[in-house]
Amino acid sequence: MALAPRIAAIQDISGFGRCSMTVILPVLAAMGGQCCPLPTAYLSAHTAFPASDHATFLDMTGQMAGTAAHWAELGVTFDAIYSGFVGSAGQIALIEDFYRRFRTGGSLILVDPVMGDHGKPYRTYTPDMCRRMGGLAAQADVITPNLTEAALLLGEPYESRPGEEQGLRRWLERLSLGGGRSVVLTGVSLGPGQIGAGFFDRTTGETGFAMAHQEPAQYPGTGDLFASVVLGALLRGETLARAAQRGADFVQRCVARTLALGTPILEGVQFEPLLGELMTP
Ligand code: PXL
Repeated sequence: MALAPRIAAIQDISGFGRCSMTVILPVLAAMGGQCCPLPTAYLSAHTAFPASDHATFLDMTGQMAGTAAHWAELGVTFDAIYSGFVGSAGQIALIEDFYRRFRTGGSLILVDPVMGDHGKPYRTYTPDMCRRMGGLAAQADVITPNLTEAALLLGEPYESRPGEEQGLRRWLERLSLGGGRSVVLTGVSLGPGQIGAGFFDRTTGETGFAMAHQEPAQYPGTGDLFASVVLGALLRGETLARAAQRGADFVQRCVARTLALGTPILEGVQFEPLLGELMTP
Protein backbone atom coordinates (compact mmCIF):
# COMPACT_ATOMS: atom_id res chain seq x y z
CA MET A 1 0.00 0.00 0.00
CA ALA A 2 1.28 3.48 -0.90
CA LEU A 3 1.99 5.92 1.89
CA ALA A 4 -0.51 8.76 2.30
CA PRO A 5 0.89 11.93 0.73
CA ARG A 6 1.77 14.43 3.44
CA ILE A 7 0.66 18.04 3.07
CA ALA A 8 1.74 21.07 5.10
CA ALA A 9 -1.40 23.22 5.23
CA ILE A 10 -0.45 26.82 6.00
CA GLN A 11 -3.83 28.43 6.51
CA ASP A 12 -5.95 30.20 9.10
CA ILE A 13 -8.48 28.43 11.27
CA SER A 14 -11.83 30.18 11.18
CA GLY A 15 -13.91 28.67 13.94
CA PHE A 16 -17.22 29.25 12.22
CA GLY A 17 -18.15 29.57 8.58
CA ARG A 18 -16.52 26.67 6.72
CA CYS A 19 -13.41 27.97 4.99
CA SER A 20 -9.65 27.45 4.94
CA MET A 21 -8.42 24.85 7.46
CA THR A 22 -11.85 23.52 8.44
CA VAL A 23 -12.49 22.67 4.78
CA ILE A 24 -9.00 21.65 3.72
CA LEU A 25 -8.36 19.11 6.46
CA PRO A 26 -11.45 16.96 5.88
CA VAL A 27 -11.24 17.17 2.07
CA LEU A 28 -7.61 16.13 1.89
CA ALA A 29 -8.14 13.38 4.46
CA ALA A 30 -11.07 12.02 2.40
CA MET A 31 -8.79 12.00 -0.63
CA GLY A 32 -6.17 9.99 1.22
CA GLY A 33 -3.79 12.74 2.34
CA GLN A 34 -2.22 13.40 5.72
CA CYS A 35 -2.57 17.10 6.48
CA CYS A 36 -0.27 18.79 8.96
CA PRO A 37 -1.82 22.12 9.97
CA LEU A 38 0.44 25.14 10.38
CA PRO A 39 -2.14 27.74 11.45
CA THR A 40 -1.47 31.36 10.56
CA ALA A 41 -4.26 32.78 12.70
CA TYR A 42 -7.31 31.81 14.66
CA LEU A 43 -10.45 33.79 13.91
CA SER A 44 -13.77 33.35 15.64
CA ALA A 45 -15.35 33.39 12.17
CA HIS A 46 -14.28 34.23 8.60
CA THR A 47 -14.11 37.86 7.55
CA ALA A 48 -17.21 37.80 5.35
CA PHE A 49 -19.40 37.94 8.47
CA PRO A 50 -20.33 41.54 9.38
CA ALA A 51 -17.63 43.39 11.35
CA SER A 52 -18.16 43.00 15.10
CA ASP A 53 -16.36 44.13 18.26
CA HIS A 54 -16.57 40.51 19.39
CA ALA A 55 -14.83 39.07 16.32
CA THR A 56 -11.47 37.65 17.44
CA PHE A 57 -8.28 37.47 15.37
CA LEU A 58 -5.36 35.72 17.05
CA ASP A 59 -2.24 36.21 14.94
CA MET A 60 -0.19 33.00 15.18
CA THR A 61 2.89 34.29 13.33
CA GLY A 62 4.92 33.78 16.52
CA GLN A 63 4.36 30.01 16.37
CA MET A 64 5.27 29.51 12.73
CA ALA A 65 9.09 29.55 12.71
CA GLY A 66 9.26 27.36 15.82
CA THR A 67 6.86 24.83 14.33
CA ALA A 68 8.95 24.63 11.16
CA ALA A 69 12.12 24.17 13.24
CA HIS A 70 10.52 21.37 15.26
CA TRP A 71 9.25 19.61 12.13
CA ALA A 72 12.74 19.85 10.59
CA GLU A 73 14.24 18.39 13.77
CA LEU A 74 11.75 15.51 13.56
CA GLY A 75 12.84 14.89 9.97
CA VAL A 76 9.36 15.53 8.60
CA THR A 77 9.13 15.74 4.79
CA PHE A 78 6.21 16.96 2.68
CA ASP A 79 4.77 15.92 -0.66
CA ALA A 80 2.96 19.24 -0.88
CA ILE A 81 2.98 22.65 0.74
CA TYR A 82 -0.36 24.39 0.47
CA SER A 83 -0.97 27.98 1.54
CA GLY A 84 -3.98 30.26 1.24
CA PHE A 85 -5.31 33.10 3.39
CA VAL A 86 -2.50 34.85 5.29
CA GLY A 87 -2.88 37.06 8.33
CA SER A 88 -0.01 39.52 7.74
CA ALA A 89 2.81 40.44 5.35
CA GLY A 90 5.37 38.90 7.74
CA GLN A 91 3.72 35.50 7.35
CA ILE A 92 4.48 35.52 3.63
CA ALA A 93 8.22 35.74 4.42
CA LEU A 94 7.82 32.84 6.86
CA ILE A 95 6.13 30.73 4.18
CA GLU A 96 9.08 31.48 1.88
CA ASP A 97 11.44 30.30 4.66
CA PHE A 98 9.32 27.18 4.94
CA TYR A 99 9.88 26.50 1.22
CA ARG A 100 13.66 26.89 1.66
CA ARG A 101 13.59 24.32 4.42
CA PHE A 102 11.10 21.77 3.10
CA ARG A 103 10.87 22.10 -0.69
CA THR A 104 12.39 19.13 -2.52
CA GLY A 105 12.49 18.09 -6.18
CA GLY A 106 9.44 15.93 -5.56
CA SER A 107 7.26 18.34 -3.60
CA LEU A 108 4.35 20.27 -5.03
CA ILE A 109 3.85 23.85 -3.94
CA LEU A 110 0.28 25.08 -4.30
CA VAL A 111 -0.36 28.73 -3.58
CA ASP A 112 -3.97 29.78 -3.47
CA PRO A 113 -3.23 33.54 -3.60
CA VAL A 114 -6.25 34.43 -1.45
CA MET A 115 -6.60 38.23 -1.54
CA GLY A 116 -10.16 39.09 -2.45
CA ASP A 117 -13.29 38.44 -4.43
CA HIS A 118 -15.83 40.28 -6.60
CA GLY A 119 -13.19 42.87 -7.58
CA LYS A 120 -12.30 43.87 -4.01
CA PRO A 121 -9.48 42.83 -1.62
CA TYR A 122 -10.62 41.27 1.68
CA ARG A 123 -10.68 43.86 4.45
CA THR A 124 -7.56 42.48 6.20
CA TYR A 125 -5.42 42.60 3.01
CA THR A 126 -3.21 45.68 2.47
CA PRO A 127 -1.68 46.62 -0.93
CA ASP A 128 1.74 45.59 0.45
CA MET A 129 0.38 42.12 1.34
CA CYS A 130 -1.06 41.76 -2.16
CA ARG A 131 2.31 42.68 -3.70
CA ARG A 132 4.11 40.14 -1.51
CA MET A 133 1.49 37.50 -2.32
CA GLY A 134 2.55 37.92 -5.96
CA GLY A 135 6.14 37.13 -4.93
CA LEU A 136 5.00 34.00 -3.08
CA ALA A 137 2.85 32.85 -5.99
CA ALA A 138 5.85 33.25 -8.31
CA GLN A 139 7.52 30.37 -6.44
CA ALA A 140 4.58 27.99 -6.74
CA ASP A 141 4.16 24.94 -8.96
CA VAL A 142 0.41 25.55 -9.12
CA ILE A 143 -1.70 28.63 -8.34
CA THR A 144 -5.50 28.76 -8.00
CA PRO A 145 -6.55 32.44 -8.19
CA ASN A 146 -10.07 33.68 -8.78
CA LEU A 147 -10.55 36.50 -11.31
CA THR A 148 -10.09 39.21 -8.65
CA GLU A 149 -6.80 37.68 -7.53
CA ALA A 150 -5.67 37.10 -11.12
CA ALA A 151 -6.25 40.81 -11.87
CA LEU A 152 -4.19 41.74 -8.79
CA LEU A 153 -1.38 39.35 -9.81
CA LEU A 154 -1.31 40.72 -13.36
CA GLY A 155 -1.62 44.36 -12.26
CA GLU A 156 -4.75 44.76 -14.38
CA PRO A 157 -7.98 46.50 -13.34
CA TYR A 158 -10.68 43.98 -12.42
CA GLU A 159 -12.95 45.69 -14.95
CA SER A 160 -10.63 44.52 -17.76
CA ARG A 161 -11.07 40.82 -16.88
CA PRO A 162 -11.77 38.67 -19.91
CA GLY A 163 -15.24 37.22 -20.38
CA GLU A 164 -14.57 34.99 -23.37
CA GLU A 165 -12.34 32.09 -24.25
CA GLN A 166 -9.52 33.81 -26.16
CA GLY A 167 -9.07 36.49 -23.50
CA LEU A 168 -9.13 33.90 -20.73
CA ARG A 169 -6.49 31.82 -22.53
CA ARG A 170 -4.29 34.93 -22.74
CA TRP A 171 -4.66 35.59 -19.00
CA LEU A 172 -3.88 31.93 -18.24
CA GLU A 173 -0.71 32.13 -20.31
CA ARG A 174 0.36 35.39 -18.65
CA LEU A 175 -0.37 33.92 -15.20
CA SER A 176 1.80 30.89 -16.03
CA LEU A 177 4.89 33.17 -16.10
CA GLY A 178 6.14 31.87 -19.41
CA GLY A 179 4.89 28.34 -18.82
CA GLY A 180 6.81 27.95 -15.54
CA ARG A 181 3.83 27.28 -13.29
CA SER A 182 0.46 25.63 -13.69
CA VAL A 183 -2.61 27.80 -13.22
CA VAL A 184 -6.20 27.04 -12.34
CA LEU A 185 -8.26 30.22 -12.70
CA THR A 186 -11.55 29.93 -10.84
CA GLY A 187 -14.93 31.59 -11.24
CA VAL A 188 -14.77 31.78 -15.04
CA SER A 189 -17.76 31.46 -17.31
CA LEU A 190 -17.85 30.77 -21.04
CA GLY A 191 -21.57 31.36 -21.41
CA PRO A 192 -24.82 31.59 -19.47
CA GLY A 193 -25.64 28.86 -17.00
CA GLN A 194 -22.12 27.53 -16.50
CA ILE A 195 -19.20 28.34 -14.24
CA GLY A 196 -15.91 26.67 -13.54
CA ALA A 197 -12.20 27.03 -14.08
CA GLY A 198 -9.74 27.69 -16.86
CA PHE A 199 -6.42 25.95 -16.57
CA PHE A 200 -2.89 25.96 -17.95
CA ASP A 201 -0.93 22.74 -17.38
CA ARG A 202 2.80 23.42 -17.42
CA THR A 203 3.60 19.73 -17.85
CA THR A 204 1.76 19.54 -21.20
CA GLY A 205 1.49 23.21 -22.23
CA GLU A 206 -2.27 22.67 -22.58
CA THR A 207 -4.88 25.32 -21.74
CA GLY A 208 -8.48 24.29 -21.26
CA PHE A 209 -11.66 24.67 -19.27
CA ALA A 210 -13.46 22.59 -16.64
CA MET A 211 -17.04 23.78 -16.41
CA ALA A 212 -20.07 22.86 -14.33
CA HIS A 213 -23.68 23.97 -14.09
CA GLN A 214 -23.94 27.40 -12.43
CA GLU A 215 -26.07 27.39 -9.29
CA PRO A 216 -27.92 30.62 -8.44
CA ALA A 217 -25.91 31.40 -5.27
CA GLN A 218 -22.33 32.02 -4.16
CA TYR A 219 -20.97 30.83 -0.83
CA PRO A 220 -17.78 31.74 1.04
CA GLY A 221 -15.13 29.04 1.32
CA THR A 222 -15.85 27.44 -2.04
CA GLY A 223 -12.43 28.60 -3.33
CA ASP A 224 -10.81 26.59 -0.51
CA LEU A 225 -13.04 23.62 -1.24
CA PHE A 226 -12.12 23.76 -4.93
CA ALA A 227 -8.36 24.18 -4.38
CA SER A 228 -8.18 21.32 -1.88
CA VAL A 229 -9.99 18.95 -4.25
CA VAL A 230 -7.55 19.98 -7.01
CA LEU A 231 -4.57 19.32 -4.74
CA GLY A 232 -5.96 15.99 -3.53
CA ALA A 233 -6.47 14.86 -7.13
CA LEU A 234 -2.99 15.99 -8.23
CA LEU A 235 -1.43 14.10 -5.32
CA ARG A 236 -3.25 11.00 -6.53
CA GLY A 237 -1.54 11.42 -9.89
CA GLU A 238 -4.57 12.76 -11.78
CA THR A 239 -3.98 15.32 -14.56
CA LEU A 240 -4.58 19.01 -13.94
CA ALA A 241 -7.55 18.90 -16.36
CA ARG A 242 -9.14 16.05 -14.40
CA ALA A 243 -8.32 17.68 -11.06
CA ALA A 244 -9.97 20.96 -12.16
CA GLN A 245 -13.05 19.09 -13.38
CA ARG A 246 -13.36 17.20 -10.10
CA GLY A 247 -13.09 20.48 -8.21
CA ALA A 248 -15.73 22.20 -10.37
CA ASP A 249 -18.14 19.23 -10.12
CA PHE A 250 -17.71 18.80 -6.37
CA VAL A 251 -18.26 22.49 -5.61
CA GLN A 252 -21.37 22.52 -7.83
CA ARG A 253 -22.82 19.50 -6.03
CA CYS A 254 -22.12 20.97 -2.59
CA VAL A 255 -23.68 24.32 -3.58
CA ALA A 256 -26.78 22.62 -5.04
CA ARG A 257 -27.24 20.58 -1.90
CA THR A 258 -26.79 23.57 0.41
CA LEU A 259 -29.21 25.67 -1.62
CA ALA A 260 -31.81 22.91 -1.34
CA LEU A 261 -31.32 22.81 2.43
CA GLY A 262 -31.60 26.59 2.63
CA THR A 263 -28.96 27.25 5.30
CA PRO A 264 -27.46 30.77 5.58
CA ILE A 265 -25.00 31.70 2.81
CA LEU A 266 -22.35 32.89 5.29
CA GLU A 267 -22.20 29.42 6.90
CA GLY A 268 -20.70 28.04 3.70
CA VAL A 269 -21.55 24.86 1.84
CA GLN A 270 -22.55 21.58 3.43
CA PHE A 271 -19.78 19.48 1.96
CA GLU A 272 -19.56 17.03 4.86
CA PRO A 273 -22.19 14.52 3.68
CA LEU A 274 -20.61 14.45 0.21
CA LEU A 275 -17.03 13.73 1.29
CA GLY A 276 -17.51 10.07 0.44
CA GLU A 277 -17.60 11.00 -3.26
CA LEU A 278 -13.98 12.13 -3.03
CA MET A 279 -12.68 8.86 -1.67
CA THR A 280 -12.42 7.10 -4.99
CA PRO A 281 -10.38 8.40 -7.93
O1 PXL B 1 -11.99 31.45 1.93
C1 PXL B 1 -10.97 32.36 2.05
C2 PXL B 1 -10.84 32.88 3.44
C3 PXL B 1 -10.04 32.23 4.34
N1 PXL B 1 -9.88 32.65 5.60
C4 PXL B 1 -10.54 33.72 6.06
C5 PXL B 1 -11.40 34.41 5.22
C6 PXL B 1 -11.55 33.99 3.89
C7 PXL B 1 -12.43 34.72 2.99
O2 PXL B 1 -13.15 35.59 3.35
O3 PXL B 1 -12.07 35.45 5.70
C8 PXL B 1 -10.37 34.16 7.47
